[in-house]
Amino acid sequence: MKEYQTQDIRNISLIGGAKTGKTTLAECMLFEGGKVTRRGSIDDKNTVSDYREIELERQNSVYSSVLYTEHNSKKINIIDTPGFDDFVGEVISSLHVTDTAVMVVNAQNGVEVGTEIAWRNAEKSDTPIIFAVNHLEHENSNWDETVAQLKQHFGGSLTPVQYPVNAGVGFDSIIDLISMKMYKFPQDGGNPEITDIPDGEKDKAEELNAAMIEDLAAADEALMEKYFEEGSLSDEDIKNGLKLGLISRGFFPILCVNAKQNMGVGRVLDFIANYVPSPDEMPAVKTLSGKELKCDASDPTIAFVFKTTIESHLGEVSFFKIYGGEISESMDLINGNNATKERISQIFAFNGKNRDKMDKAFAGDIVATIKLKNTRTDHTLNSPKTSDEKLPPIEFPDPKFRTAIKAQNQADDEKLGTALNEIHRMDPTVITGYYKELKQMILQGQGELHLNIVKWHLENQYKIPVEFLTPKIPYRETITKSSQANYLHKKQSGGAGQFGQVYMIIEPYEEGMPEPSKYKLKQTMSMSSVNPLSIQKGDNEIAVSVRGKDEITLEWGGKLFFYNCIVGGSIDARFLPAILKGIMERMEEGPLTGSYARDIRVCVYDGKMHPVDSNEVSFKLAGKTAFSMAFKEAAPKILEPVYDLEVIVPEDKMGNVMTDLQGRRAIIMGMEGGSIKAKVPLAEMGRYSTALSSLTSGRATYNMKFAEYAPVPSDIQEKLLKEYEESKKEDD
Ligand SMILES: Nc1nc2c(ncn2[C@@H]2O[C@H](COP(=O)(O)OP(=O)(O)OP(=O)(O)O)[C@@H](O)[C@H]2O)c(=O)[nH]1
Ligand SMILES: [Mg+2]
Repeated sequence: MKEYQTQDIRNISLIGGAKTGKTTLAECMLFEGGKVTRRGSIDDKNTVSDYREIELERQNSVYSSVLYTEHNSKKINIIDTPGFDDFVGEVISSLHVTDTAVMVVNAQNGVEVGTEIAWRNAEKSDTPIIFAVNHLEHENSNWDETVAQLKQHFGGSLTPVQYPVNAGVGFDSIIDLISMKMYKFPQDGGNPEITDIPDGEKDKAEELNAAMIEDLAAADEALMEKYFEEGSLSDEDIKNGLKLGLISRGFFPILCVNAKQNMGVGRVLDFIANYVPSPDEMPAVKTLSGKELKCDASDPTIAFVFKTTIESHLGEVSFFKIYGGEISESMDLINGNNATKERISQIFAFNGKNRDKMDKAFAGDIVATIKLKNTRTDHTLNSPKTSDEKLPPIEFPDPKFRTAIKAQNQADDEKLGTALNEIHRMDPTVITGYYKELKQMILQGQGELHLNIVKWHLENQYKIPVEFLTPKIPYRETITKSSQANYLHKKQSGGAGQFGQVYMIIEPYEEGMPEPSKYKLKQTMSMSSVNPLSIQKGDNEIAVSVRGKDEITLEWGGKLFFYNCIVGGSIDARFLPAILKGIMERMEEGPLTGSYARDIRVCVYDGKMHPVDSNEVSFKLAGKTAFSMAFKEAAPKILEPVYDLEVIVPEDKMGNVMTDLQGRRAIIMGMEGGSIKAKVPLAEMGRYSTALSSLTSGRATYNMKFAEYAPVPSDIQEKLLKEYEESKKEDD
């Protein structure tokens, strides 16, 4: 295959709402560049980009596809991303490595929630955007309205650089405001006839051309000066201005297409080849150590893996962008993340299901290799000269949909774990973990559809039948006031005896609280394994002095402070670890519902030993039971995970979404510009993506992130306590 130098490379992502025509447009781009000889279509299930079994079955993109075409001697790398929000991870990883995005908009629908989400993602990665308004031949298409909506949503710096002459049925002509020519396409698309602008369109074209030039000038100070001085801009200035405007995100051009009939696509490719910045024209990227990379082919080699897939007959394929130097076959590189050596056996330019072998690739290019041993998505490969550089990782979104998952046959458990790990490697937004406290394997992702696709893969590719179950909520337990208890564990029948008595005070832990000194307790509790419960009522003041403390940061969040305040050696120091162990066992299986306990301060201040019978087991049991008793008297509370939720919703559906949220115990934190922010308990968020979708006909989206643990309302606490009692009875 031909070699392409950095200046001859363009990297674009196709992004936008679901079903706007990204894959169809990609197919046209490949056809125009001679990479396919026949244009496939979604309906005929024969596009190069949507080739995976699941994509053919569903007739939409599920994964991003790395493709390339050639136009005006430029290699245009295209990453066709899926539009459904469930697959947003693919969009984010693509935007991480491409220099420009082409946002496809369906002229029948104008700005959709998917358009807004894609805009936000491109904004986060600072990616320039070209808008391609598609479906222009459709009877319901509306160019003017679509442009108006685009400007209204994303600002005045969105400017048509073309317009359709006859949008709607029979659409076949566009006027290009850069070349100031008309392009008339044959019925089946392809090469247009280029003519002068007809008289009837001249005024409109001149007016829009002037508006375009004004917007271009506004995006760059030097151009603005020139524009004021000369009243216009030269062709060269326009060309430079377009590039500068794109890079600075000060100018967002709008173009016309009909991907179904391949009209306007050649002109989009012209635009990409002529005005889209090459990788070395984009701002430098910094490694984690602060080294700036300008995609310079004379630098030492450095490349970043942004995507990993498994392809039949090839095995694992790693897609990467070269940020410096060049890569050739048989090159040895060092993985900067784990210091292992990798040999580049082969280099490919992929085209979805097809691929071309390359001997060499230069800085800026996006290519793939196979059979890397220890390299995963997010890893950096370095020349041995700069072996430990790392590029910043991709910021994948937090999961927002969860389910419990189980293999239908227990014998598949191990296989399921391995398969889920592999799926996570291919799609980092699929996250799984076994939760010991819940006794469930929890599968998390971006939505119900996303997880159903994981299920499909497990069943169809890995041949592991699985079941989805309602996921349990990881509750926590804590206390809200201090209490005291003591427990005597004693066993003296035959053989070696057991004896240990522990007195403790427990209290809620809060950051910054003073060291324990004096406690005023209303009530003391005392119990032993031989005597029945005895409670002494009345005021009781206890002064303690601290001899030692353990601060334990709990694996499940929160803290446990364990203070040794024992006076006069009533318990040997050697038994304290056993007492702590007993307390930790209870913390791991909280006294209320068996959930993890957190944020507690324990002060062991007295006890009793037996010269012969005291041992670690006795003190562990005494500590554990005294802790349970004190816990139950300390106004214990069940805590639930609460999430920060942001719902992005069209104005007319706001009311529905708010009412629904109130029914989910949400606290509304704010509403602004089509977004609702709230705090919502996880327990109320089961299947939210599906509910939201039906409330808004799929026009809303949301994201959520764990915020804090908060006490559950008392009726829910009662319910949970009862459920736990019942489940314990069942276990007995
Ligand atoms: N009428 C018309 N239909 C189009 C046009 N472009 C694409 N389509 C149709 O729209 C549907 C969706 O097209 P895709 O190319 O799969 O859209 P996509 O944006 O890749 O979809 P996702 O990847 O699922 O988000 C298909 O049935 C296409 O044939 C167009 O210009 N006009
Ligand atoms: Mg697609």
